[in-house]
Amino acid sequence: MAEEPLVGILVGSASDLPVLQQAGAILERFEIPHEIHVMSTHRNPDAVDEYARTAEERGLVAIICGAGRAAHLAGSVAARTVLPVIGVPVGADQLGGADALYSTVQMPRGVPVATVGIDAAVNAALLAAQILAVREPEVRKRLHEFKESLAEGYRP
Ligand code: RP5
Repeated sequence: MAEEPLVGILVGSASDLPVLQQAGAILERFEIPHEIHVMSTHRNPDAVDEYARTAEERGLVAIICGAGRAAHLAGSVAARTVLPVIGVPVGADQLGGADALYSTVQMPRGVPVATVGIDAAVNAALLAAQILAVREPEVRKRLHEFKESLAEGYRP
């Protein structure tokens, strides 16, 4: 598999890192090259725009975006790329993450974001692995082994 990142993880704030690092850990486990950047669509809109517009030419296959509160990061990225974008609503101290969930999942027609549950960074990474597995037999094999292991319960 390529050594260049195949999955990008964008995080809306350093305060969201503990949640999104769980996605990084899963990608490590599946030996999928990835990168993680803290980038707010509200505070760093130009950087987010540049990242999304160039992601495809840099060889990324999927982008995971995690943000809380008025969580527009995944939607902003999805607006600028045809790569699959997976949104992780991060549960903040207020409203229990329902605000981020609605902001991430309620995209307009034409601009989908594959949204996982609140703080469900593990599932976001697994979904990214499953997308990659379409073209990477090694990743598919590891996913099969992982699925079989789930019968004994989820082990981080
Ligand atoms: C969102 O606002 C971030 O994703 C974060 O979840 C929340 C609070 O960010 P900070 O003010 O803690 O940086 O944009």
